[in-house]
This record gives sequence, structure tokens and C-alpha cells, in this order.
Amino acid sequence: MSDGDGELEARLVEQEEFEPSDEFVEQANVSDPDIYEEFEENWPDCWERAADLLDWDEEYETVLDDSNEPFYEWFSDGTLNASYNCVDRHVENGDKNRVAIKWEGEYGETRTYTYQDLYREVNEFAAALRDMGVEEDEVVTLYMPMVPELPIAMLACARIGAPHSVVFAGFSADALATRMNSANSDYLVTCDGYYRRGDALDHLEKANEGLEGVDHDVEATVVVNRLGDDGFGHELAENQHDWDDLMDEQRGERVDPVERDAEDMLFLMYTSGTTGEPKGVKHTTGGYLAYTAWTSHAVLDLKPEDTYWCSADIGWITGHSYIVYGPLALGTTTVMYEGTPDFPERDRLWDIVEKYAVDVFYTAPTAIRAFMKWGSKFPERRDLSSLRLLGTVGEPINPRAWKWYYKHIGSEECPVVDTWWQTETGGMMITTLPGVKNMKPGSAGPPLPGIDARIVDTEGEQIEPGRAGYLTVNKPWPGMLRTLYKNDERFINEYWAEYSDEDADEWVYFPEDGAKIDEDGYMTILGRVDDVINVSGHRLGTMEIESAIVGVEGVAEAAVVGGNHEVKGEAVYAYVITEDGYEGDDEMRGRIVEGVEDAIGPIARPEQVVFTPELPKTRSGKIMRRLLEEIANEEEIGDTTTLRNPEIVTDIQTKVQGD
Ligand code: 6R9
Repeated sequence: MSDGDGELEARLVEQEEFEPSDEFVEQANVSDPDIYEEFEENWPDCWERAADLLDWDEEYETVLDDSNEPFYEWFSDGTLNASYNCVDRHVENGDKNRVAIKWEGEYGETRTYTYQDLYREVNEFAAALRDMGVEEDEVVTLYMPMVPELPIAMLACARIGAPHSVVFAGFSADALATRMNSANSDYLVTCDGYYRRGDALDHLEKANEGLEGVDHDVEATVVVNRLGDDGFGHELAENQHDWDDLMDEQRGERVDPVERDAEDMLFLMYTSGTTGEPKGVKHTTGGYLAYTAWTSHAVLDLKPEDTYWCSADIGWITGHSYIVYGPLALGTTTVMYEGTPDFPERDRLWDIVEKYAVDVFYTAPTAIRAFMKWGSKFPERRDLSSLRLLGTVGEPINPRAWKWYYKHIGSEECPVVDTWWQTETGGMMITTLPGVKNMKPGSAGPPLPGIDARIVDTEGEQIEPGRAGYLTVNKPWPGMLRTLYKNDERFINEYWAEYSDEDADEWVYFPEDGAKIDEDGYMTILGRVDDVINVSGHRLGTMEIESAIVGVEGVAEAAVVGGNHEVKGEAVYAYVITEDGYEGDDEMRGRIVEGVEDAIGPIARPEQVVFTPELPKTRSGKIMRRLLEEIANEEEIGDTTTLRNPEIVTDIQTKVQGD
């Protein structure tokens, strides 16, 4: 909580209000305003409504078990299988020929999987995993780009009760190794490569390099062949299998879905935190699936006959919850696109919306800001009239971008849901129910029914509307993380220590975001208040980037902050002190950028590397990041009186902003 309240206040904005159309409300899955009261009065039993969206093998009796706070358990005496819920039951219910996944490659090739196709492939791959020796509760790492084999592999893991840990394909070899080591994962599914802006990328080389950094024996690797003749000709090692060969061997195999306890782990997802070590967020089968299905139903308003597209990457939580688990649990058609929004042209996304007549579209503010910059002529070229609802996620959306999205993509007819949530929350937490509430651009909305989110001061006291404070969640919810993988202590320290009163047995979850609330209970999220920066909706820990920079030869010390960026939201600014004998020049700058890309991935690439003889430090030796942020943002420089070396501030400022 390093931000002063003053800085948070400065991010406040004026608000307007928009109403959903009658037409939308009439058809909405949820349109009864009493739902908020109903959930509050019936809490926690209200969550049965979410669990009812699933098929249970063994019905649960206990909704919430809070006997060991904050290790809450949901539906804990029930059993189910996520793959059964996302695939088999739709086949059994007569929807085998409905499209489950519409995949589009960057070059426009398409693949269509009906629920029957998905059923077949998930079964065959589950059989292949079993044959390779994967047992229940063994973590399988999936380091894959946006190919259909990724959701197939996820669902195959879920089928046999092996938790998956998906590592974003844009992450580096080092990042893969760290995650496999942390999860002690013996199996990897990866891909030869994929296409980005017309180029074939060599993914297997990165995967192999990552494997070299794994500190234990890896039993087997499966490699999807995406590139065919464009491939890089890597020979597969002895314990590496070609996906297609495995699937041929398993043709016609069926694997009974394993009955999992609701609280059994469904997957792990690593995310950035304040310290350098990524956090392995653990999600479970019953609560997570019920929560993603419920929010897909209530917020995204998904119906089985919809074509729905979330343009995120499955390598992030948004893709897990709202490309794969939520939509497939509801039996919807989910669209997957391999490439970038500007290839071959800047109307590519709108081309896809038109082509598949997409009903509901979910994207990130960073993408919307890019569309806005490119201009409305690109969406205007396409027929977007199939759209019924729009959503955004990942970072605060400024009212201007919100209104542009509402007008140019939604023709002022589609409600826009601005959904606040996190890897840790599993699903959406704060947003308008589109069939119930008006929208206010710039404000995510009220907490969803059953979610007790509050805005508090540093003491945890609720504060009056209009003032900036800290967001907390004061009651548990089914989609919540259960712990950090094999690190209960860090789980408590990271999320519960700040605001809970252990003696009074009051447990409060702290997401580390600043926020404010208005008279109507609408919440505006003001951004992270920890050392995490949000670049294009991706969470990056400043410590992770700093340690990558300090690892570069000739670097003595580094401080990384987020500076405002027109499209990315925030960009990485690196302030670097060199060792004696090293000149801070372009060559070194290049090595620093490379070092960051190698350690994390291109998303963490510094926008600017500033060499400085010193960093602004307090008398106790702490780097004053606030000042470095102010410099990056060309803001007025605040108080420097507590600094040991105030003169350095103007010096750095001149370097960044010029004279
Ligand atoms: C789903 C996801 C979580 C952080 C979160 C917050 C920011 C996400 C937001 C938003 C303002 C929204 N964030 N949605 N800020 N308005 N609608 O993004 O998860 O990658 O874990 O990031 O993203 O700062 O704490 P994750």
C-alpha cells in the first residue's frame, strides 16, 4: 500500500449513465432486480443457484464450510467432473452436433469442433495422457499458443483428474522452467510453433530450452504440429511424442470421467505478485466451475445457441474462465482466434465477428484503445449487427474508450459490462448485471449479487462515497482461490493479513486494488496499489523485471515502475545503475531488453531504460518508486524532503523528459 491517497484521488473521473434497451432486458438470462436482495438474504445458500447449472455425480449437502478460515470450502461433499460438465452432458442432451469451438487461424483457415468432435478428441487425449503415465492429481503443464489442442488438453486433464498448469505461450523458456519446477510437473504439452503477423514462430525451441532448466526428470512431452511445412524441422527427443501420432494410436478410446471431489484441484495458474516468485493460484473443481458457469450466464448472458467470442489468450485466467470453462459448461459456441487484431488488416476482429455472426464479444481496454486509435472506419466496413452484448476486462477503462466501444462496436444498442476480477477470484466480481442495471462508463458497477465488496480506509473502515480507498471482499465466494500451491502461509500473507482480524475471526480478502464507490454503490477501480503493473491487461511484478535486469552483466541496481501509456495502459520504465567500468549505452540497453525478454517474455519489454548514477532513496534506503512514476508520467514531482539524495530527482527527470 505504497500509494498515497492523494495519488488515488487524482485518478477519479466524472460519470454519466446509460440504460440497457428494453429489447435486451426482455431476453436477458437475469432481469429481476430482486436478485441482489435474494442473494443477500439467502447467503450462502444463494450459491446453490450457481451449482445448479452443473451436473453433479454426488449431490452436495454443505454449500459453504467455513470451519477453517480462510481456507473456505464450497459444495465440499459433492462430486463432479469438469470435462463431463463441459462436454459429455451436452452430447447426452441431444446437442452433439452443436458447435463447441470455432477456431480461426491467423491465415484464415478454420476448424470447427462440434460437442461430439470435442468429446471424441478429449477422450482420446485423456487416454493418451493415461498411457504416458499421468495419474490423478499430477500436474500437467500446457505451454501452448491459441490452438484447439489447448482446450482439448485442458479438458482431457480435467477428465482424468490431473490439474493443468497453463503457461502463456508468450512467456520465456525461463518462465516455463520456473513454473514446472514450482509445480513439480513431470509432463508437458507444447506445440511446434504458431503464426504471429504472418511469421511462423519457433515455439518448440523455447519449450526445449525451458525443459533444460527443469530441475527434475520430465517423463514425457507432447508436441502439437501446427506449422506443418513451415515448421523448423526439430527432431523429437525420445520422450517427446507427436500429438497426431498419439491420437491415431488412441482412435476410438473412451475414458470415463473421474469423479472428483468438489474441492479437488482443477488447475493451477501462475500469476505475478509483489515478490519475484510467481504465485501458483489453486482453483478447485466445484466452486470454480459453478462460479464461471454462473457469471457466464448472469453477466455474459450466454445461451446455448449463442456464438460467443472472448479475444483473450487461454494462457491467462480470462481465457480459462471465459473461453473454456464457463461457455462450454453452458453448451455455448466459443470462438478462438490464433492471431493479432491487425493482421492482415486492422479490421480482422470485425471480420471475424461478421463471419461468425458473433452475439457476445469480450475483450480488453488495451485492445479498445488500439481500435480507437486506428479509427472507426475499420469496424464500419463490417456488419456487426449480430452483437447483443459487449464486455471488457483486465484494467480500468477510461470513459472515452468505453463510449467509443459502445458507439462504434455496439451501435449504442449493446450493453457494455466492465468486469472487475482477478486470477485469484476465478470469475467476475464487480460489474453490472446487464439485464438489470444501468451502466456508468469508467465504473465497473456494483458488486455482483452475493459478493460483499467494500471500499475501506487503511484501518478497514468503510469510507464515504466519492473518496478513494482500498477494495476488500468481506465474504467468501465459490470461485475464490483456495490457496497458493503448497504455500498456505504466503496465501494468508498475500491476501488476508492486511485487513483480517484473526482474534475476532473476521476474514477479509484484499485484492490490492484502489477503488472508490458512488452514492448508487457503483465501484470505480483505480488500479493496483502494490508493486504490480498492468501492461496491456497483463499483470507483471516489478520485482520480477528488476531481478531480470540485475542479472544482466554490468548492471548494479535497477528500479522498475509503470508509466502511463496511451494504448498499453501502463508501460515498463526501468531506471538502471551500472557497475563501475560499464557505460550505459545503446548496446547495454539492448542487453537489458533482451535480458527481460529472456526472463519473462516480450510483454515485459521496457519502454524506456534510463541510466542513472543513483536512485532516489529514503534515509532508510528504500527506493521512492512514487517519484520514479511521477517522472515517467511527466507529473509534478511530489515531496522529496524525506530523500537522502533529493538532487538526483531533477537529474533523472532531465534524462527522461529532456531539458
Ligand atoms: C481478470 C484479470 C487482475 C488485476 C486486478 C485489477 C485489474 C481487472 C479490471 C481491472 C479495472 C477492470 N483489473 N479487471 N481493473 N477494471 N474491469 O485481469 O486477472 O490478470 O489477475 O489481473 O487487473 O488491477 O487486480 P489478472
